[in-house]
Amino acid sequence: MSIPAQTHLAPGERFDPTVGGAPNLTSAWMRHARTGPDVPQIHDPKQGWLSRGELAQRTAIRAGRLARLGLARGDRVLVSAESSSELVLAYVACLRLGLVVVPTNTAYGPRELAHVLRDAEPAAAIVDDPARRALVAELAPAVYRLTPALDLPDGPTPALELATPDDAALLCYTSGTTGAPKGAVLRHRHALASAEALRLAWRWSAADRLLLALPLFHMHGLGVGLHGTLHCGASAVLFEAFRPDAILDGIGNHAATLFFGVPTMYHRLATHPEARRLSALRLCVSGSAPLPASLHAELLAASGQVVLERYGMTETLMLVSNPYAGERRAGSVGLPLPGVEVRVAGERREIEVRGPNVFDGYWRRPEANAEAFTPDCFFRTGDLGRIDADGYVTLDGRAKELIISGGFNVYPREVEDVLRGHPAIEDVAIVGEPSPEWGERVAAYAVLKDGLELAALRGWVGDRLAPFKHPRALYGVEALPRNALGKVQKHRLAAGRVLPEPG
Ligand code: MCA
Ligand code: AMP
Repeated sequence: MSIPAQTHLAPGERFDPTVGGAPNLTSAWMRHARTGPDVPQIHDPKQGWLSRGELAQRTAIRAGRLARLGLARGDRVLVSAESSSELVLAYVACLRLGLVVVPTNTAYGPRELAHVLRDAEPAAAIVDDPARRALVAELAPAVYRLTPALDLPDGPTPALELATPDDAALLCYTSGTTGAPKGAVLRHRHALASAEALRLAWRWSAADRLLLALPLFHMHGLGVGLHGTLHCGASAVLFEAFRPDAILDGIGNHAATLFFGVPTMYHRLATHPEARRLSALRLCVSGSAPLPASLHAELLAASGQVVLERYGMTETLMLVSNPYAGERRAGSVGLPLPGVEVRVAGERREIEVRGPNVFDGYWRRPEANAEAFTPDCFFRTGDLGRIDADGYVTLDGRAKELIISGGFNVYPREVEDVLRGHPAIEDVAIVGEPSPEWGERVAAYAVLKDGLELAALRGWVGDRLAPFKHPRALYGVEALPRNALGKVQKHRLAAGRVLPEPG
């Protein structure tokens, strides 16, 4: 079944995925600098406000510096840094020059970083932490290493807004079931279509001001929060980390209207004694992981906010959202966004999607692409769900082996591969277990040769895995339950023990 998309549009509005034929993201964003150059656009605690005009000017200068280095349209640039205005300037400068940005989690250790460097083959890396820049030098000596300030000699201003709609804007690494992350290629036209759909659906306007505490190396913070802000000519206040006090203070201090977060952030806000201050916001949006209906109700009771939940993926940007003007149904992710077709397929009831925002393949992975799409070009999300008679989509689980902890993805296979190298571990299976704070947390069920404590295991894992992938629980078991084919029956691993076979 596929659902018509009109439901999100205000009367008289029409969805144009090409945004009036804009060739690329930055040409759409720069329109606002011409119409109101003095309007504040991006704030960070160090630099204060940057206006639209300053953003346009400084990104042109920075694009000149990158061009002077010899970087040219289509070159990849790895970007890994905490949120700051400098990071935004560097990012926009890259896109203006037609470079392809590879956003990379700042928590990645040497193994994870080496994979991205090897696979994406970037020409340059913009990294804030000196130790991580040294690591890039060690892993990929030929790659130019830059700080987010792009502290280089200026060059002549190059031709800007170079990308075509079909050019890649982003190469975003996201793990497949094999545990080796694949680069999802997002073209300018995908990101433009998604930003335009959100502008219409969430009534996002130049008058809006977003409190943006999500990292800018994942699509929630970058492709939704930052792109939406620049697309609408709106403004955003950046936070390097999420602290509930800073968000609640930011509402009044900055006359903010929007907050976007993952459920873990809402869990912390809901229990804050000053949670009622959220009521001053026009809209609070939750995504990246399921928002429990109980938390939805707690937030309503504590703040009067009816949080709007939406659903998306790195590969597709935003797909489904509760309506701004209609019923925001707790436990449901809402209605397909403008232009997006959603259907439920097969016995497993997998969600499949198609639309102008949906990517068309992974970087250099023909086999993965053959599996990822149906013959009629719907993308198989790996999420399981249903569509109610009135069009609301509910997610019931996942076909893919994925744990989502605090909005970060953890692939069990990757953690298992690392833990098998521990001398005390004979066999191990990783599962997600329910956690009120993180949604799910990483739990290891291990057959041990010797005694092993969780703290010692985490110490040993060290930087072999980013800290959010570390096991948060370790259970010793005599043997892992396996089926006749030898596959571990993970559904029987729960509450710290091996459950008997059902039936
Ligand atoms: C931090 N820690 C975590 C996580 N984050 N552990 C498990 N899961 C996590 N997500 C651990 C650290 O390793 C450390 O543990 C301890 O918590 C404190 O670290 P700190 O940095 O202070 O944590 P925090 O600042 O409180 O971080 C919580 C957070 C963060 C703000 C919720 O996880 C976060 O920003 N999550 C958002 C991720 C996101 O943007 N996802 C979007 C993906 P220890 O001391 O023991 O080492 S894009 C996506 O999913 C699609 C497109 C979509 O639909 O949006
Ligand atoms: P990522 O690979 O980081 O883009 O994460 C995408 C995955 O996050 C989706 O396939 C879903 O499993 C999950 N996700 C995103 N938004 C929601 C939501 N509102 N409810 C449940 N799961 C979600």
